[in-house]
Amino acid sequence: SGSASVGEQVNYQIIGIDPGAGLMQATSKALEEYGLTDWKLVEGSGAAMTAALDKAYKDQKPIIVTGWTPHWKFAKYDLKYLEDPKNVYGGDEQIHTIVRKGLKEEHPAAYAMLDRFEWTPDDMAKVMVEVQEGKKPEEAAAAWLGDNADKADEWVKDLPKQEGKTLKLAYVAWDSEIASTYVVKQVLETRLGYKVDLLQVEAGPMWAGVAEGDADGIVAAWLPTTHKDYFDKFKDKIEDLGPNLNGTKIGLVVPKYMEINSIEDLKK
Ligand code: PBE
Repeated sequence: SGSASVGEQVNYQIIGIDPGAGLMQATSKALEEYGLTDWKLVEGSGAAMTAALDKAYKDQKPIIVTGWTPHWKFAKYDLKYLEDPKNVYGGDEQIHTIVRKGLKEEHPAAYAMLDRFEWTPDDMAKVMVEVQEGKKPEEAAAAWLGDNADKADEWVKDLPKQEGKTLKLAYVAWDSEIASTYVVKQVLETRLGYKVDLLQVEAGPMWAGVAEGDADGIVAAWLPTTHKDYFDKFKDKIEDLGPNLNGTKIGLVVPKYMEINSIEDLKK
């Protein structure tokens, strides 16, 4: 590297994720607002992004990825967010639970459980790390629920069993949402007797699915900023049950061994 600029070192590429993610829209906006006209945001997936990060990190090579918290990558690697002085990525936000209209009347027990569901970034991280280390999502969710029965007790307290009724939860294969969706599925199944089908889709179809009633609910709505466009588009056709997790962050993430600290340093 020596005298090469950061742009030259990483080939003017930012490693992105699935194009429907709010993080991708925010990153396109960041490239515009910071005047990074030579740069390219590479589309892919959450899994492709972490694979690229893993490879670069092992070789101690420079890399810039679109990143978010909670995420297991911060436990596995020494990483930092680039400062965002123009505040393109917004501040702290929450992950909300959203359900279709009519769920409350048709499945009051599921509605009540989804309304009560809330946990912490630490809880979510425990499930995520186990999945990353090779457990199946259902096994990681079961292990977490085994250790946190008191939390699940609160979510289902006094709710009647619903043998044989079927629900659909939609989600995107982001590591954070795999964790939350599998935990909620298991609580609805093992504690309340529902059969829960999961629909793994892209972000746009996830929001459209719950708005159109094809899915009963999602626990993957990042608000008020990351999914603002989706929320604004569908807000009259859904019911927002409020936050299930507090304390998230999105932005550009690099290994700590890189000498840059701010998105503005990409211009140099
Ligand atoms: N994420 C994870 C999603 C929400 C959850 C930050 C990658 C997004 O950008 O839409």
